[in-house]
Amino acid sequence: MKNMKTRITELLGIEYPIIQGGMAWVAEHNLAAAVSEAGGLGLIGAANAPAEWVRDEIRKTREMTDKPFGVNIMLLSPHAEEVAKIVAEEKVKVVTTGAGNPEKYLEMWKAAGIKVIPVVASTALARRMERCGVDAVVAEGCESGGHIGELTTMALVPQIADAVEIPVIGAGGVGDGRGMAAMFMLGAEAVQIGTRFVVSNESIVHENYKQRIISAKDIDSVVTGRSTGHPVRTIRNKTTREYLKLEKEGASFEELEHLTLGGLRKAVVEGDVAYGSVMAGQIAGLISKEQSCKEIIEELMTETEALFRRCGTWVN
Ligand code: TUI
Repeated sequence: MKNMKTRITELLGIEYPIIQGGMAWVAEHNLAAAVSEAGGLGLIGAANAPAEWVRDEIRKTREMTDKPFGVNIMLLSPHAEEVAKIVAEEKVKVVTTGAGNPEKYLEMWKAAGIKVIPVVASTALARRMERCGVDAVVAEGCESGGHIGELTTMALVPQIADAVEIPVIGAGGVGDGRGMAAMFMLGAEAVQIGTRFVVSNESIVHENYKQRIISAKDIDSVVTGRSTGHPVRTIRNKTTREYLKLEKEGASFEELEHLTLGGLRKAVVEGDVAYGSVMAGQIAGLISKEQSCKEIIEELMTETEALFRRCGTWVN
């Protein structure tokens, strides 16, 4: 694909309208730099990491690429405040946020010249963010892996596209060109992709984690934590079964927390996919092989272009 300029590619100075998700433990400098080098927007996922780790990752990414990249700040993190300051100090080009409302940091980030793109799961937050002067929003449906909202991507993206004037990035359930083309049809001007990049050559996740995604069937993901107000989508395993059983029995927040504490690290770093937390989106069942980030992005663009051409033949 030669050219697919949107307000998002122009805003971020990237070649293709593809943004990598800011996945906890996964989105570190190797992945972020590879996605940015391939013409998308790579992200470092700050998740629950200390601010100094984030600074270090920013510097390592800068050593690997001259292209734009960003940092995703998970607002529930105990280090969110400090990370928010560090991205401003480091003058990171783009910040995305997740799991909350980033309002209190906007002034500081805009003063540092940062493009700010909150992830939202409702039209109310999208509108509010637009009023606060953010540059774009990611509309993330509950097909996504990790912490999710209520609405599906299919319902959320067009409603947010109608609710705001700023550009919308669609996320949740996109794994190939069909998903990407569909997102554009729904009103998005770029896509955010997570799960497929987890299974890239440059992703540092344990081989067991990659294989678990590759072997996943359509119905293999489940949502735990609905009762605690922090729903999280992962691949079904021994821990999710136990968690859902405890949830049904009315277990306390502390009891449930204890079960999953450190679970993502266990899966990503140690490869314990039986007991760890294997966060992945519903599209895992579609992902069948490991490829480089460049191959993934090129394939997405080729497939999307072919679909757009076919749309042209339908109406002529
Ligand atoms: O944040 C994510 N995905 C994540 S964060 C994460 S780490 C974590 N692990 C366990 C528990 C909690 C977090 C793993 N995956 N995606 C972005 C996202 N943001 N999805 C949904 C939302 C969201 C939901 C409600 C954003 C804002 C919001 O509104 C809050 C408000 O104050 O209005």
